[in-house]
Amino acid sequence: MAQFKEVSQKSKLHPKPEGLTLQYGTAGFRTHAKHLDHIMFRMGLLATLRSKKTKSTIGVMVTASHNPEEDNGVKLIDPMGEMVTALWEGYATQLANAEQDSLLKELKDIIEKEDINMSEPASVYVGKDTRPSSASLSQAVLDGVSSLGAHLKLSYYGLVTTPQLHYMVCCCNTHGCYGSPTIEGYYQKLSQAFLQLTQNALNRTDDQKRLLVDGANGIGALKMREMEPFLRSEMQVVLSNDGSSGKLNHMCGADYVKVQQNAPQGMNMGVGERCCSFDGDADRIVYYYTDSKGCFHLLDGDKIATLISTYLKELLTQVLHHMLMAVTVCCTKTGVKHLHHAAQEYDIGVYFEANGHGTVLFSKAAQKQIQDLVKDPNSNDERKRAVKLLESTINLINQTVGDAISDMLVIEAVLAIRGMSAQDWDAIYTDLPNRQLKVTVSDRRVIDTTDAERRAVSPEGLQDTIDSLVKKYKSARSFVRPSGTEDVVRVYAEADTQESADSLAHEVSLAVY
Ligand code: 16G
Ligand code: ZN
Repeated sequence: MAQFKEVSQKSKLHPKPEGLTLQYGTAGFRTHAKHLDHIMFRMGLLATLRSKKTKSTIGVMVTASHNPEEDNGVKLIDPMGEMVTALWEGYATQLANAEQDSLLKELKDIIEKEDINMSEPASVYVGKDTRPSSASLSQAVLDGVSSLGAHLKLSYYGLVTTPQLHYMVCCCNTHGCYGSPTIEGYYQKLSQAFLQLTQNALNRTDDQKRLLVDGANGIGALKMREMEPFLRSEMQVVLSNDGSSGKLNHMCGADYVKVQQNAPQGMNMGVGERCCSFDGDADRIVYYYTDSKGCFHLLDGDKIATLISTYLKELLTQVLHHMLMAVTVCCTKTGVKHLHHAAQEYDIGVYFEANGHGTVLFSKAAQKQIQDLVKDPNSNDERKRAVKLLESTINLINQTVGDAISDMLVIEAVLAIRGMSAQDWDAIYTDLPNRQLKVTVSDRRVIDTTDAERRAVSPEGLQDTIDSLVKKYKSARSFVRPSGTEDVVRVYAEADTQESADSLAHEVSLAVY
């Protein structure tokens, strides 16, 4: 068939280095950019197949998030803005690793297994971050898409944050119900909701509207600049690491701040001033401030989850009065998709990883109920106000995936409405001193875990050793798990003092080694 002829011709322009194998991991393919050209072309092919199969728009995002500038990566986005299914992750790996002369065979194998009608039109949105390699790598994706004859007229191609692409894909497939499928539509939806929320915060001073934002020298900085005019001075953003001089993710960004427990380079923090950092593709955010003694305080994903869930609980209490509301805590394995799926089980699911990736999900039923209540003529003023706040909060949240810009606006709005400073927020609870270490072992896969990665089932005896070490310290816990992104084992320990946490982490590392 003609379409396969074009695939086989174009694939020669994106040859696979012989013997190179890569896995579609936790966050797609990710490695040094120089190994990725053939992967990009093939993900263009796969996205096109996925689009034909689902009869929907599929997203392809070219980014390596918080990794160094020299790296790059790619992941596919499914119709509702979620990650692709495990089965299709398998196809991605299969296609990526096919040697040059068996590419067509593997492609046809997927078409057959999935019973894909190749005469269906296809629509693919391709997004890229600001890495130097993203320009040519995303062109390789487009080459893959066009060689399978997708109808490009519906498609999008350009610089976006990862969550903006998730948003646009979802909008496109829900025919505008979620919002308009453009970057402008994204800014409009979020800013309108933000302005509505902040109307409920009276007498805010310019100081309270001020936020220091570290853009990680990446796409988030660029998009923050674009969004600013939409916020009509209700936020005074002071942007640093805006990409004008520094290197992406170098000494800055959410991952750097979280791991180093320190401020990024190039940020002038006044005492008590609210600051936040995005990561390289703006799907993570962490907040922080320094106190009058010069001590650095991190407000990570756990603190963000607490702030947002206590705010929602307060509103729901005002709305539901007498009805029963249960707040439960659920732990999952590491990785956004595990958290996302768990959160989908609830009416309202607030999920955050400590690293700052997270969002809030509202079930269809919960959203419908809130919309109905907005129209309820029997509500008193307090209830009306609470329902309106809930409605705007839903509009401000990017439910497709964790989104630094959306999360930032939610946090700013919540702090404004509640009249809280960064210190007040920090005081909601106190973290136990903790330490994270990584240990290099010959084969990290010998460690197998259960109970949301909190207990080791192999190698034999490891968990017993950890248990007995933990018993030596007060208020202590410790977990080990193989990393999903690096060839290391991660060790976490907490205890009543920093000294104890450090010492426990060290002892557990020795037991792993
Ligand atoms: C990836 C995951 C993130 C997870 C991290 C853990 C996505 C989009 N991202 O970055 O959720 O926290 O891996 O990495 O799924 P680790 O296993 O190396 O600690
Ligand atoms: Zn990221």
